[in-house]
Amino acid sequence: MSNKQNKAPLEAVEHIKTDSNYLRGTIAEGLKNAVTGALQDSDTQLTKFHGIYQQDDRDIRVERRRQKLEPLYSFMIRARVPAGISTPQQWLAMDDLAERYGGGSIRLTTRQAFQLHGILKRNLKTTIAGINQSLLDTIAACGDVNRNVMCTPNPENSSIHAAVAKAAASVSAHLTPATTAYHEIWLEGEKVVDTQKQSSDHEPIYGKTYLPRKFKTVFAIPPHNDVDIYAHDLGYIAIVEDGQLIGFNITVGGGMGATHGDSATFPLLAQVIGFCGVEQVCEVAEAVVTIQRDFGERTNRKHARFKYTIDDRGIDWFKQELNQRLGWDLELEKSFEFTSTGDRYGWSENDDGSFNVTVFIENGRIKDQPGFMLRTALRKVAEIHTGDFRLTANQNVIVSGISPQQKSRIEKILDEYGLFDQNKRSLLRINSMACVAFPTCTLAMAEAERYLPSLLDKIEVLQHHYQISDRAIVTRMTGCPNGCARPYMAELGFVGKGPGKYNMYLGGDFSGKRLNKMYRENIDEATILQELDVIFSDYAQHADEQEQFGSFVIRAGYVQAVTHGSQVHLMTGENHA
Ligand code: SRM
Ligand code: SF4
Repeated sequence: MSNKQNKAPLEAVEHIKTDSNYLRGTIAEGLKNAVTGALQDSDTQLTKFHGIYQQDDRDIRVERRRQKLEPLYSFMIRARVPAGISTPQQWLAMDDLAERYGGGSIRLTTRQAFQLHGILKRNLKTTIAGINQSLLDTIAACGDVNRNVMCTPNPENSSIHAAVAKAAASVSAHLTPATTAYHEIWLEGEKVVDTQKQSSDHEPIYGKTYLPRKFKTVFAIPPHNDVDIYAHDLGYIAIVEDGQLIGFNITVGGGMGATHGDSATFPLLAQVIGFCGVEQVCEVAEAVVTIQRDFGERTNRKHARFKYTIDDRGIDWFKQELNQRLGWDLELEKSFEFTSTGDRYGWSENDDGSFNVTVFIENGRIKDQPGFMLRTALRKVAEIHTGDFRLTANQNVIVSGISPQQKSRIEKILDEYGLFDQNKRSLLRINSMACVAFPTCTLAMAEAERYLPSLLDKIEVLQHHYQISDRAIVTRMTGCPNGCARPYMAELGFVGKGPGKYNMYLGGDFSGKRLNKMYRENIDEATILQELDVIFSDYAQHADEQEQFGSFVIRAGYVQAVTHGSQVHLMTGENHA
């Protein structure tokens, strides 16, 4: 329902945005307050737009309370990396900041960005300045705006990839908030706004209230759906004819987030609505975003994502509104095919003669541990590399554009530090990912990143027992139903319900075209393994040779294929009326 017709009160965040003077609030003042490690509540909503989340260490929350101490507050900083492309200098800058302020750890995210955790308030400005000095930034990495724009990372077809990444970067720049608050607060920029008059800043696309909710944009290059295009608000599918990029099919209305027990919330797949030329990508993005700005729900954040705007009003309404705003009609969609969602590990050669190597990073966590000095290894590569790093949407990294002269040097480092051994881990594991969850995520209900590796150890044993270790199964785990590792697209998904308890989902598609469905609710590890024992036994005996796990569980009747996201959280038998 449009906000003009909806008489319900606006969400509190809407007032915070309106009154914030284009995202300033009292952040600058709060940073100076040394009495607490936290910021004011309203400012913590605004810092998200600057790429900063206030968190506390949940492992010691109870103990701190017992000691009558405030929670151990710190901040997560997310740096945008458009199209996931980082220079070696930017890599080194993140490495250095992680070492100095972020507990020695870098997190590669499911949206091709960098995250640092555990930054104390007093170190926030220095860290943000360091990120900006490396020519990355954090504005709009979070908040009710367009986030980091993703793009298929593998540059095998270099010229096409470069053209698509350029389009992604242009949309990213076009949709970046215009407020000068970011420079003013974090980079000691010139104070261009009179805070009393709240007048001279501007936001030509978003306006004072920004979007009703976060907004996510992605570019994919078929046949690789390694960015999970159908899980995003706005997508561009590259169409190549005669070796030339001729334009993009547009997708709209995807999203993952849901709330346990609230049937009005569910994941939805994006739909393809037409085709536009390469030069039209920004115009389309702006028109789509302004439709969500004007029609998205602002009285209920749980219903505020773009996916609901489209689901409520229908795709035909949306197409008409879009064409009207554009002043021209999208062309009919062109044909394309996706075949996989995963990354292609190991070496590949580009059409310009340079090389790439993709390395599996378990759950995107880069840190040094005894016996596995992963952060050091990648730093050593960055110190000599003359190409790029590409962060993948599966939380892995591609060292790309390696010159033939450098290949053996980089190979030697990766080999010496055991990074190639990571790629030799089970097919199950290298097709898995987990969100951050505990101890930093304020919304986590169960472990994810810290637990999935040990669960996979046990599932690997089962796979081995049934001799199906050669079958890749896309497996994803999140610590709550928000879906940060896109678990509803997985062939085998686990979503945290409470400590040690997960809902188990089956039936996603290997190429990311189908949502999965809840198979068991609130189960512990022993039950997960019992359930998988039965299903793996059946799969081993009855699956066709090429049949993917996600397709088999539907054919064998473990779950029904869902036709609309509202069915995902219903148990088998409860839906499809
Ligand atoms: Fe996410 C919130 C981490 C990708 C859906 N997500 C959060 C927060 C910020 C928790 C919070 O609001 O306090 C998490 C911070 C944890 C931490 O300590 O780092 C968090 N999300 C992540 C990351 C780091 C997961 C990861 O392991 O990589 C990913 C960062 C991506 C980035 O670089 O921008 C991340 N989040 C996603 C994705 C996947 C995607 O976009 O492809 C989704 C599902 C797609 C979608 O948006 O529909 C996702 N995150 C959410 C939601 C649910 C939104 C909704 O529609 O309901 C929340 C909660 C919210 O917004 O209220 C959330
Ligand atoms: Fe946190 Fe939930 Fe996202 Fe995991 S899925 S990072 S637990 S919000």
